[in-house]
Amino acid sequence: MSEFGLRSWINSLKDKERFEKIEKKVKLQWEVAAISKKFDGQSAVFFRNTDGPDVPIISNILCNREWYSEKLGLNSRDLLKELIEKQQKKIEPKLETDAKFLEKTTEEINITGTLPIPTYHEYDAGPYITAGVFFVHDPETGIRNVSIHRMQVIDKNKFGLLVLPRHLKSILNRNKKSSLKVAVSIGLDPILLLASQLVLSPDEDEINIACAVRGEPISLTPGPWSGIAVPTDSEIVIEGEILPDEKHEEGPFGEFPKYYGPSGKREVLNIRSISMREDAIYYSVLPAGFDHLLMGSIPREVALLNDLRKNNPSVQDVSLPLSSSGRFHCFVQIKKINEGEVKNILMSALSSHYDIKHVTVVDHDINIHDLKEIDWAIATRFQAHKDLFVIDGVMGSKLDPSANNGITSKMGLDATAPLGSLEKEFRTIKIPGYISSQEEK
Ligand SMILES: Cc1cc2nc3c(=O)[nH]c(=O)nc-3n(C[C@H](O)[C@H](O)[C@H](O)COP(=O)(O)O)c2cc1C
Ligand SMILES: [Mn+2]
Repeated sequence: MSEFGLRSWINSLKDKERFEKIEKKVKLQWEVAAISKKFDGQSAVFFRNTDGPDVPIISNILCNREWYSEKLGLNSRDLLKELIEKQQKKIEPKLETDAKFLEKTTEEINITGTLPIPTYHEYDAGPYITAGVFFVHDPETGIRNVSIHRMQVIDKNKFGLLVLPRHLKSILNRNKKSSLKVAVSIGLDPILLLASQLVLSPDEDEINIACAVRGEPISLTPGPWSGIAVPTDSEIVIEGEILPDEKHEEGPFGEFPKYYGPSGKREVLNIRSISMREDAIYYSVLPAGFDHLLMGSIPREVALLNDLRKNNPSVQDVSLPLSSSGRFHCFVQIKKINEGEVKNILMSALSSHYDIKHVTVVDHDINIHDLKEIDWAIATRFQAHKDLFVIDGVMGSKLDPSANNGITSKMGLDATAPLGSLEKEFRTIKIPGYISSQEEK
């Protein structure tokens, strides 16, 4: 496992020549996004010089699936299973009073004068922080929560937020009488970014799981204004509060499905303090880029595989392919034990996360990471009159433009052969002695 923190991760990307340094002055409006997109999937991009405040930007630090298994010291084929095992043993973080992000703190807030915040897509409402990791404490239970929310600059000391219906939303809904303090950290180790995306129950703490995945405690340091402990190695920490009755127009914003999410009256974060390292690096996530898609899809796959295997021993593997934004389509591979179990699996997978919209179950001889093989299974093992069901009026993603403000239809497809038939009517053709070039490698 590599050393901890954004900087050591950047160093390992440099060592492996996955690091592009841009020396020329680039514009925060669109140019940072355009250059990031050009290198997406291949290398991180470091922008030394922008037309904003003198803070360099890094993007594309997690834009390739292989890099995640390398970071975690895990085998890429067994990434999900090994991650499920690693996260079993919850470990407490440790507290440190000193942190580099405390080097520079200001309470005279002028967001765009302090941080280089890019504008990404043509019709975005303005500059957005896309990699802000929110650390909050549930005032009722004291339990910590960690999640990422897009942050639109709406004033020199205010951000408009999108808070979709998960844990932070539930905390806000249960605390309508008082303001909620938050600490937003930018520039974190990949393990913490992944942990922020785990699909946990509200009483589970993302930080404990991040420590478990790392195999040792992560250091946290209280933010100077809120007292909320954030990772000691944070590059930048923004603290403030969400007031119960304050709402502001937020959006539109180009989102992970590659469409603009519509504007609406949304939560506002009032900034009280910004702390940062003297030499802080600002992490930018390109919306709908591979950092965004993979950072969400891998932890969701982990949760999905873990949940499905509890009740369905036939489940072998799951995939949320990037071609459907890593959220909407889901493939499940099984080694069928009982007839009928495919429908149970389909129902579980469809309800495991509101984003999952179409689930296809295939047999163990199909590689779920190869869309061509999925297509072949649907073409040859699927009969629409009996192997398909649709459930209407379900809560789905508010960012899917074909849904009605998040109310969607979900579909399950059984593309498996009948039990025991893979050696009979569904025996696939094979040439004795043939070795594919893939196997030869
Ligand atoms: C780059 C990125 C941006 C995200 N933006 C938002 C957002 O604007 N609003 C939101 O509710 N979720 C957003 N998410 C998803 C949440 O962070 C994610 O669902 C998280 O696991 C929710 O945490 P929770 O289960 O503790 O509520 C984003 C995820 C990523 C990776
Ligand atoms: Mn949570």
